[in-house]
Amino acid sequence: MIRMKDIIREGHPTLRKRSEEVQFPLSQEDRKLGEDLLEYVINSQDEEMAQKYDLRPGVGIAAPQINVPKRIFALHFDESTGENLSMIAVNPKIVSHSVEKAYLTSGEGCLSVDRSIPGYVPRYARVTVKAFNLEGEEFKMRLKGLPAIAFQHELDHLNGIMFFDHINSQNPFAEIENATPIKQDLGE
Ligand code: SB7
Ligand code: NI
Repeated sequence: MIRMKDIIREGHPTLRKRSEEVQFPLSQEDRKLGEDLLEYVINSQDEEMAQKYDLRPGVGIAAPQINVPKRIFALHFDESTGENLSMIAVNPKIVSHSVEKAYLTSGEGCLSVDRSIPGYVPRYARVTVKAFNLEGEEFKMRLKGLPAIAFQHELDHLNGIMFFDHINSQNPFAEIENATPIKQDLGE
């Protein structure tokens, strides 16, 4: 089970590396990795489990955040976010995206960042994504709103990019052209 002590923080070089493509069929180890990542996000959003194991809530987590530089992440949204989506994404990619941007008005946070960094993080409002599941089957989906934003946050981790890299350093709350503000606090 993944705990906070397993999550590497800002300054660790793995967070700045491009993670490696995963080979199919998945090894037992890689399969376990995917399952552990999904288990973390599910548990972290369960108040009792989060308290018991001292887990910081998150809608997503990427393998490099536990110092495994492989292209795998998990996302989980339950009814509390108004979404219902759970996935383990292996070798994920964005195949197309909207011109329109979106950003969370409360900004973003990260399990690997122990401070709050204010500012708008511009993301694509809508993305069409492809990834493989643990069985090695490719899937394709269209995402918007929070899931679209979270997918981009996790994909960035696989490319060594942190959310604050996208914040306008001159003016963190500068208006973002052609963007929809999303008023939802992911608590992270
Ligand atoms: C705000 C938070 C997240 C995604 C998008 C907006 C996820 C936070 C947890 N993670 O650090 C996952 O990498
Ligand atoms: Ni993160």
